[in-house]
Amino acid sequence: MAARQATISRNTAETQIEVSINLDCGPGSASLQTIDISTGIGFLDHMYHALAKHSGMSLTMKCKGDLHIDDHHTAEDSAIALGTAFKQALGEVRGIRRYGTGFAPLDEALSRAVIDICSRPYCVTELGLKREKIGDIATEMFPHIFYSFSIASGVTLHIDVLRGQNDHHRIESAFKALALAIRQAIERTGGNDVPSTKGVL
Ligand SMILES: [Mn+2]
Repeated sequence: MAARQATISRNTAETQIEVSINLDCGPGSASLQTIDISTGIGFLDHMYHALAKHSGMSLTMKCKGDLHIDDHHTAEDSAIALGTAFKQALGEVRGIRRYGTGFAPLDEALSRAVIDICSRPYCVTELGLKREKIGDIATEMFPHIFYSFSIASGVTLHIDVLRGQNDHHRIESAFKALALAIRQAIERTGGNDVPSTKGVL
């Protein structure tokens, strides 16, 4: 089995990002899972770390962004870079389950994520966040992060926070639900078929 991994650089006047990803580092795999994330936004690091951990990926992300302006470019561009690396690591969509669903609780919060790895980017989120910010990131960035990831990776994504009082818990459960959905969708079937009636994705 070829390793599903990628390393990419994405450099603009606003952000300089390097991402390395290996999709096959879950429990029981031959590769040790390593996660090292530094975006300059602590809570965002925490979320990407949870995403990588529970999806069974190794993920290294270094982002130097224009945080003297605000959190926007760093949040958006890191999600684009992650989506680009994910798509590249996955390669042609064949021999995987394609669809994935994840439910993740975090104390009182519960989220559901559904993914279709289909080369038809679309993103719908209902996160219901009330706070203006969590740490150094505006909560309005989270729908944008999921949108940016879906566009860059070419996946359809539906993420709903079903309940929860604490916004830290709500958003963290959303990332964990996405991780579980990704893990299921990228699971190898053992075959080599394209999982589509169209014969191509
Ligand atoms: Mn937390």
